[in-house]
Amino acid sequence: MSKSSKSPGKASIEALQTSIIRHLHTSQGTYEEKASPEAWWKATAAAVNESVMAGLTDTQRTHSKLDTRAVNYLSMEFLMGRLLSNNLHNLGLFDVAEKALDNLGQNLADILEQEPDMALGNGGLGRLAACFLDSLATLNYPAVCYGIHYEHGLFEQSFSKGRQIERPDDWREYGNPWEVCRPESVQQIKLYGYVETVSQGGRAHKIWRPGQVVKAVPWDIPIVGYDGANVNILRLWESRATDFFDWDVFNSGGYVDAQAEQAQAEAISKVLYPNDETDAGKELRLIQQYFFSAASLADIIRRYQRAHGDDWSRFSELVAVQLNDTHPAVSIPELMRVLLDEKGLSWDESWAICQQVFSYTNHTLLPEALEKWSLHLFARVLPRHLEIIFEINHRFLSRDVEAKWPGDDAVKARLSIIEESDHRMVRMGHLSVVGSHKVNGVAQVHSELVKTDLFPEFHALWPDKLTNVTNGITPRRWLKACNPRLSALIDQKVDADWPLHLDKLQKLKDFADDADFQQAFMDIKRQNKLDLAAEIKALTGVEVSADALFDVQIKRLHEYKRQHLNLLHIMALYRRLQQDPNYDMVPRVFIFGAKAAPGYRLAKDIIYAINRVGDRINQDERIQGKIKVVMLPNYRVSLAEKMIPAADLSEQISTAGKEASGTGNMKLALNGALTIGTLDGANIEIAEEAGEDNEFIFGLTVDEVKALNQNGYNPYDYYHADAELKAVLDSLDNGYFTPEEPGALASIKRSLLEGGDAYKVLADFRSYVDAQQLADAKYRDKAAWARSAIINTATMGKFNSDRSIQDYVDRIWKLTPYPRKAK
Ligand code: 26W
Repeated sequence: MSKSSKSPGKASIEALQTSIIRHLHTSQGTYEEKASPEAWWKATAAAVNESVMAGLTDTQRTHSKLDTRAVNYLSMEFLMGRLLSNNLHNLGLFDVAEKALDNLGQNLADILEQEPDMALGNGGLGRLAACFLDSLATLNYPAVCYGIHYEHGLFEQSFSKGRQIERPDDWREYGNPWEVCRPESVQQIKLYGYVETVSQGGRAHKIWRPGQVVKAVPWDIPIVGYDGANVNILRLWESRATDFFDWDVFNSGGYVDAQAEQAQAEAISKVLYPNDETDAGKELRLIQQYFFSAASLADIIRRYQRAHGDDWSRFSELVAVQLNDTHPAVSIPELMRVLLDEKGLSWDESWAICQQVFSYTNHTLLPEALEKWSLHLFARVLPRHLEIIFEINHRFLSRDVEAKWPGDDAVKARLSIIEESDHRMVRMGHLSVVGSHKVNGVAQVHSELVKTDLFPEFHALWPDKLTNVTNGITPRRWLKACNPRLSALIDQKVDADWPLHLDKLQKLKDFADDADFQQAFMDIKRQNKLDLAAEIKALTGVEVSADALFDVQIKRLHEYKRQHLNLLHIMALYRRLQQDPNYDMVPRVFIFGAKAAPGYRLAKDIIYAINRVGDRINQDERIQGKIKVVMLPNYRVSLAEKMIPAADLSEQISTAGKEASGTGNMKLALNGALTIGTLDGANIEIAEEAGEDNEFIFGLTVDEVKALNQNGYNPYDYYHADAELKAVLDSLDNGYFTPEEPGALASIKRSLLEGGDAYKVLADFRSYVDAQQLADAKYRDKAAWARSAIINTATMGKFNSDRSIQDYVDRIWKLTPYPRKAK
């Protein structure tokens, strides 16, 4: 039995109550009658932190004493969301806190709303890292996660007349109660400069003379595992100017220059790049990557040397480093540099260590997202690393590749870490594959495509290197905490430890045809929809009915994710209603949440189009409220937690072959939404688990998309062949939805016709509309819908991130679990 499922004891309520008041008085310096909601939040967080820190101390002492093998998870992004509710749930204190605060005349739900989201990530990759943190701690695996302590996380989004406006996110403006600064573990990070070669005992020795040194200051955030498990560390690096570097300039009257240099050093961790595609060419981005990679490795090495000094023979036995995409790939030449130049190991010793230590996860096949850095830039910022990369590449091509494909220069050019073009580039994906012992994709179909399309020759060279680890999500946050009503219902039918053993939800299948259970399940969905309806009203002013079908698409805005396909379907329905106000359809609320990268023009136009079409439809009384369209501003983790429990239908409609996995699809299905989706990413595995009868699968498959590309795809064929599609597309550039600015939505139509429709929106349109029709028909049959919804919840056990982590452990990291009090 998990603690939280017992009703809380009086003693623990009183203890927490006393602690909250003590913190209100002694840390917040205020008192009950005067305290602001924010002060209550901080006092509650401080009280909870007493348990968190005790767990942290136990765990870290155990891991250090036992000198355990650990994984070091390097990621540029951690999309943590809020921590108070999560920590309460994982400590089994949620109900305790609710009662304690109630006794104090406070409402826990309101207090939770005070916490700003920790949005140090863009989307799927960052949120995956956050779910993995939860699972690593829960499963008692020794792990340290490293990232950047951005002053500003992902921008805050609002709409002005339907257009996206960005403002800086200021999550730490009024302090963050969860983090602890560790000045004793500061690192110095070198940048720029040149490399000197000196002869040492007949051997050429390289010395990097940096042009700048910055300080990396670590902030630790304790990560609490579920139900008394370990508390691991998320260590985020903040950049500061070094204490000494500017004094000469300063003293010789260079006050302004010294300040400028300080600002430059602090710029490194100032802001998260808001792109989930590419920032190639941006010097600051490369510096961010190196800054956190070098600081993390120095930290790992310091920990190792504390126990083992200069004996490097056990390093790869105790240290695993996971690269979350290629963003930390510069870690590979950095570890080489430290071992060769600073620790005096030979090339072969150093390289053997690297290949045993590193492994790399690929999260995307989109060509524009595969990182490349210009040689010029690399040479200027990291001159020694470029030399090392050349040497790695030379040895790789002349030994491994030459042995397998003797004399084949074409294959060498394709496999080379350096792309030879007019503008020579360093291919970070190639570097990551060469420097790692395992490379994984994030869903079955994606991992196959990594083998066949992205890295076929690497796969031929090293058949055991490329592998799959299907993504997962933590059921603690994405069911237990965000959907308390459904969790309570599940508790009645399934062992209370289901948040640890999500396969146990299979038992719910026994009740899928039980009318009472169906009723209870759908009543909860309706309650959640009422809550979301209130949120929608508060955020947008639009009134929606909880009796309508809630159709939800939440994810970053991207052409490949095809929010515009969803929009075309909405426009088609609207047109039918205009032609016949009695057109028979189940009333629907189309709900979107999406941020567009600030520089991605078409993505922003799609947001504008959704908002403008929505305005028009929402105000049209002739259609009797059969359609409502809302785009909720500032989509983020805490908003997702409100939307997901209320969804009936989950839109997962990417072009087949483009979405590496998707993880929102898992969260929505777990909360009883039916998927309308393509056979792409994890949708395929979700359909395998839930059964295609319980979903609406449509569209081209990966192979069909490929065939279409080979045979020549012409979007005009679909435009001319389908009158409804043509009419809908034409209404995008005839000023129908934006009479004051007739061409305002034309870019979307243009991209789909003249632009060639790279993402096959027109090819999939009809099949999508047909699938939507099936969803409409099924929703009318309440029992059939409820049955499928229950089966979706029941069959998502595979997508527990604990299973993903166990896969990494078994196949890549080879860790042993150590409970926090292990001896
Ligand atoms: C700026 C460069 C850049 C390039 C790519 C930044 C971020 C990326 C990521 C690959 C974007 C991302 O979040 N990818 C998503 O990763 C999820 C977790 O594996 C998958 O579920 C999504 O399908 C994938 O799009």
